[in-house]
Amino acid sequence: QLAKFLFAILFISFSLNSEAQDHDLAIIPKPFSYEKVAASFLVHQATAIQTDEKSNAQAAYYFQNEVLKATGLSLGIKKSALNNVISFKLVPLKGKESHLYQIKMTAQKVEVSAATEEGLFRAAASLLQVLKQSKNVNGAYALSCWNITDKAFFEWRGLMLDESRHFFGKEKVKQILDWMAFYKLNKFHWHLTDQPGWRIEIKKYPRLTTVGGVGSYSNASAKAQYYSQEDIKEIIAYAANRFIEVIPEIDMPGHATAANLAYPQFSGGGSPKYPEFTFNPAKEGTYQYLTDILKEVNVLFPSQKIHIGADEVHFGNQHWNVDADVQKLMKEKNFTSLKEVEHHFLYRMGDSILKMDNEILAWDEVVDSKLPVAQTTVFWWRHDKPDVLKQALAKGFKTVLCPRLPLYFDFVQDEKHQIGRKWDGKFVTIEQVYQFPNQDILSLEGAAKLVQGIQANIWTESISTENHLDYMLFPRITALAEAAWVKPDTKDYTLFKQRLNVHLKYFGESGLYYFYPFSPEKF
Ligand code: TNX
Repeated sequence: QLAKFLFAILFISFSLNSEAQDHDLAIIPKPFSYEKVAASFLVHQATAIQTDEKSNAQAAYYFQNEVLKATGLSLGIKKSALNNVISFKLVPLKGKESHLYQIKMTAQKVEVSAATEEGLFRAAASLLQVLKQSKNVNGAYALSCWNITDKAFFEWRGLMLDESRHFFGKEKVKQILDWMAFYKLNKFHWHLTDQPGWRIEIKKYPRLTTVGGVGSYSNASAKAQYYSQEDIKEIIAYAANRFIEVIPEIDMPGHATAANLAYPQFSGGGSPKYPEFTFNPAKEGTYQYLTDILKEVNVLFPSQKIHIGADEVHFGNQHWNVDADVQKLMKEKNFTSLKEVEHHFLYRMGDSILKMDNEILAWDEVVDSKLPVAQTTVFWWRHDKPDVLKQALAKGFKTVLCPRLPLYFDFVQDEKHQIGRKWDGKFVTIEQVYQFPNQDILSLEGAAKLVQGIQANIWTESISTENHLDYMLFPRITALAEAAWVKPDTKDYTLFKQRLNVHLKYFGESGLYYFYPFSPEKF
C-alpha cells in the first residue's frame, strides 16, 4: 500500500517537474528577493510540519489551520521529521527587522527560517500563497520551489475601520484580520467612538454603550450595538495570533456626540448640525471621566498606544458653545484664543495617557499642540495640507501617512461607482494606492527617520453593509499591502496587476463581494 502511494507521489512529482512552470511568483506583497528553483515540493496528507524546540509554534499553527481551509489536508506538527517536511526554525539572521525571514524550498524540504516568531509568521503567509497557487493532482499539491529572502519596508502597515458610523461586529472584524495577516498588514486601528455610536464597553460608565451604542449613521434608532470587554479581548487575541496589533481610538474632544447623549454632564455642546459634538474642556470632571475611560482602555489593549482622535474640533461658538464655562477657564489660565483651550484639553489628556505609560496617537490637527514630540505619533490625513506633514516632520513627530487621497477607502475605486465618496470628482484607484507614497513625500526632510508607515482608513458614513465594506476594501487591500511592504523604488504596477489577477479568485472563493477591476478599460 505504502509502496503504491509513494509510487503515485513520485509519478506526480515527475510529471509536474517536466511541465514548464513559467508563471512568476504571485506573492502579494512581493518579497524583497526571490529566485526560482527547478523543482516542486509536494504537500499531501503525509507531509509534516516541523517546529523548533525554541519556538512557540505560532506560525506553524497558523499554517496548519490555513492549509486545512485551503486544501482539506490536516497536517501533523512534529518536533522532528525526515522527508517531505516543512520546517519552521528560529535562527539568528543578519538584519534586525522582526519581520525578516527566509524560505528555502527543495523537492524534499521546505525550510522556513527567521530570527523571530513574527518573521516565521510572515513566512507562513508567503508559503500559504505559494500553496494556493499550486496544482492539485489527486489530492497532492505540487508547490513550485523558490528561495525567498524577505523583509518589510515600512514598520507601520495599517488599516483603520470606523465602527461608530456603522457597526459590523466580531465575525467581520475577524475576517478582515485574516486578510490583513494574509497580506502582512500589522496594525488594526479601531475607531470605536464617534457621533452616531459608542462601541466599547466601559464598566465604570455603562450608559456609554447602553445609551451611546444606540443608533448608527443611517438609522438613529438601531438597537445598541457594541463590543463587550470580553469581545474586545477575543479580537485582540485573534489579532495577536496573526501578529497584528490592535490600536483603540477614543475620539476627543470632538466627535463625542454618542458619549454626550449618555453622560450629558460632560458635554461641551455643539451646533444644530452637530449636536453635543464636543466634551466640555472647562470642567474638571471631564478630565477625570475621560481618564477613567482611558484607564479601562489601557488595561484592555496591550498595544500601549491610545489614539485620542483630536480631529475636527471646529472651534468657535458654532460648535463649542459652553461659553460661560470656557470663558471662566480662559480667564483663569490667561488664554487668549479657543485654540489654546483645545491645546489645554489635549495636553491634559496626553498627560493621562503618558501616566499609564502609553504612547499618544492623534490626527494631524495636533501638530501645533503642546503634546510631547517624543511620545506622540501624528496621523497625516489632510492630503490638501502638505504643510501639515512637513510641520509634523520638522518638529520631529513620528508620523503615519494616511492622506484622504489616496488612502481613504470610503472613496470609490472607480469613476462609475455610485455609492461612496468622491473629492471634487476625485476618488481612489487601485493604482493610486499602489503608487503611494511618491518620491516627493519620501524625500521630505526627516521622512526617512520619522515616517513609520502607511495606513488606509475606512470611514463608514456611506458604508452600511458587509457587502459594501468588502467592495470598498477589495481588491485595494492588496495595493495597500504592497505599498506598505515593498521598497518603493522596486514597485512595478504592471507586474503587480498580473499577481493581483491570481489573487482575485481567492476573494471570489471566500464569498467576498469585491470589485472586479479587470475589464480592458480599467487597466
Ligand atoms: C473626516 S478623517 C474625519 C472623519 C470622517 C471622514 C470622512 C478624520 C480624522 N475625521 O470623522 O469620517 O472625514 O467623512
